[in-house]
Formats: sequence, structure tokens, C-alpha cells
Amino acid sequence: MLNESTKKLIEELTKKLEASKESISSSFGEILVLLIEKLQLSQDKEFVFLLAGRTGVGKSSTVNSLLGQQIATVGKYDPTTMDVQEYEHEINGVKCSIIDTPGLCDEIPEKGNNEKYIELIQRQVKQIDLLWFVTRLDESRVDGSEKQGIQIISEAFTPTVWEHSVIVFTRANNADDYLEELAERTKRIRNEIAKHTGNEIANKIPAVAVDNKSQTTPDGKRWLEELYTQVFIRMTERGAIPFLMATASRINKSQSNKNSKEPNWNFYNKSESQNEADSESEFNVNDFIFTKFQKEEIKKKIIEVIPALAIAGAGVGATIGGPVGAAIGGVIGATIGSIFYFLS
Ligand SMILES: Nc1nc2c(ncn2[C@@H]2O[C@H](COP(=O)(O)OP(=O)(O)O)[C@@H](O)[C@H]2O)c(=O)[nH]1
Ligand SMILES: [Mg+2]
Repeated sequence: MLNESTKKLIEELTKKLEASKESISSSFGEILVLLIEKLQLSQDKEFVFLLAGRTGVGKSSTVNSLLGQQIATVGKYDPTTMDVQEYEHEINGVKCSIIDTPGLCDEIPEKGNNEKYIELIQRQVKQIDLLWFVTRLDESRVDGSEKQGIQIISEAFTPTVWEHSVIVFTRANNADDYLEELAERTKRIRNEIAKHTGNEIANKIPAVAVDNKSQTTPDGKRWLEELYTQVFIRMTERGAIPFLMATASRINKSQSNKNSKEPNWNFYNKSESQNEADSESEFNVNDFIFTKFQKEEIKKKIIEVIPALAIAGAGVGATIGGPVGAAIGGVIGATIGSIFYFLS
């Protein structure tokens, strides 16, 4: 499946590495081949998000923030009936599907007609890689429509759908007492979900507070990377690699420019990285700056999805990930760069 030039490249890289002082597994070339093959296969796969939450809470805005593009229309719907709307997109050549559920968590005339909606969902939604339950942080109760939405979701799929879900709180900067409200609201929503799943599943659902109008939450921390991390680690194995591929060109950009100890992996759009290096003070929504802990969490998930990478140790990533990614190029090269960035 690999073309000749890629094969040659891997041979050369493996030789170089073996000649260098780095202690590197001799099977590194094999791992790389396996990785490239896996990514090639994933290129035609897609990841599917299902968005649940009242109209206007910020579902579309949050997905757009995460994916770095205006993928979903913001502030457009005023649902009068329950509907399932699927939007197909392509990001860096990788397909993604965003399923919106207007009415699901809303006060609408049709409310109470759960059977019909469950049927509609079952007919239209074949697979979910990540379920988003989105709600505002600056509201204290779980309202009746949200409870109804949680119930419909649990029945339409099975309660185990919540094993691949995140709770997202929007408008974090509108909260009066951020940390207290975050803890309290998380507890309440998990309790509501637990009615269908039991505590075991519900208490593991991560909650992420975001604010689509700001880089940070009231504690001064950046939320985008936390959202990325939780979305990635909760995603089905099927969706994880396509998601990584779709976002790879935005991983490690700012880190590599700011931290001279790490190799500069400018294997993506050159002019773009050039611009960034020139104007480093400007916040760019496309920049991810992961913490050590977030990198560690993502690494665990990557190894879960591609177990062969477990033996590609720390030093390897820092030494070779960038150059290999750069040499291979394209979305596969960018993804390899990202993977080794997280592994290092
Ligand atoms: N202040 C603030 N406004 C937000 C936030 N998220 C979304 N909005 C605004 O809320 C409105 C509805 O957002 P939208 O993403 O369309 O909500 P959706 O109906 O759940 O998809 C828009 O005017 C957004 O700009 C947020 O985190 N903070
Ligand atoms: Mg929307």
C-alpha cells in the first residue's frame, strides 16, 4: 500500500536513527509503516458528533471553536418541531458529520411526543462517535426539556451512548461563582443522566466549561485544549483517528514556535506558520497550547487506539516525529507529527 518513495524514506530514516546515539527500537520503521497504513485507511472514515442541548445554549459556537472553522450556523434556529439534521463537512480532507437535534431539549408544542422522536433518531442516526450535552453554566437548574432530552437520548440509543459523551457548559464567564457553579451543575446533570445509566457511567462523564467569547474561563485557564482533550479521549475508537487527522495541522504550531528546545515542525502550510512566527502576540483561535497533563491524557488514548505505538518511546517522538511528518507531508504527515508530539 505504501508507495516506493515513502518506503525508501522510512528505510533512510530508520538507518539514520540507528546510526545516531538515540536508543531507538529497531522496529521503528515497522511501526511507522503500520502507522501510515492505519492513517491511510482512516482517511476515508469520518467522525460523527451528535449535539444535544437547548436552542441558543451555544452548541454550534462550541463546535466551531473546537474545529477552528465556521462549520455550524450560529444562532439561526427557532424550533417548532423536533428534528434531526445532519450536516456533512470535510476538514483537511477528512469527513465529519455534525448531527443537530433542534427541539430535543426545547419547550415546543410537540413536547411529550417522545416515541415519535425516538423513532426519528433511530431511523436517521446510524452511529455516534461523540455525544455532546451542552448547557449554560449561568443557569442553575436542569430544566424539564433538558431532562426530556436526556431521556430520549438514553432510550433512542442505549444508555451506554453516554460512555462516549461530554458535558459542555457554555458562558462560563457569566457565572457568579465559577468553581462552585461548575461543581454543582456537573453533579446535577450527572444525577439526571444517572437515572438512565446508573452512577458508574454518569459519574465518569467529563464536564468542560467554555466561553466562546473568550480564550479563558474565570479561573484564567484556557478552555479550548481542555475541550479538545476531553472530546478526544471520550470519542469512540472509530472516530478518534479521523478527528486527530482533521485537526492535526493545528497541533503543536505555537508550541514549536515558542519553545526552542522542541523541533520546529512546520510541516503544514508554510506561509501560515511563517505569519505566526512573525506575530506571536496575537491570539489565534487555531493555536492549541496543551498542558503536560492534557498531552499525557491524549497520549494514553492514542496508544489505546494504536497499541503498536506503546513501544515508540519518549525520545523517539521528539527526535523523529517532526522530520518524518514533514517528509511525508499532507494530512498524513501532519498527523504523524502530531502523534509523536503527544507521545514525546
Ligand atoms: N457570551 C457567550 N455567548 C455565547 C457563547 N456561546 C454561544 N454564544 C452566543 O449564543 C448565541 C447562540 O449560539 P449558538 O451556537 O447558535 O447556539 P445553539 O443554538 O446551541 O447552536 C449566539 O449569539 C452566540 O454568539 C458563550 O460561551 N458565551
Ligand atoms: Mg446551533
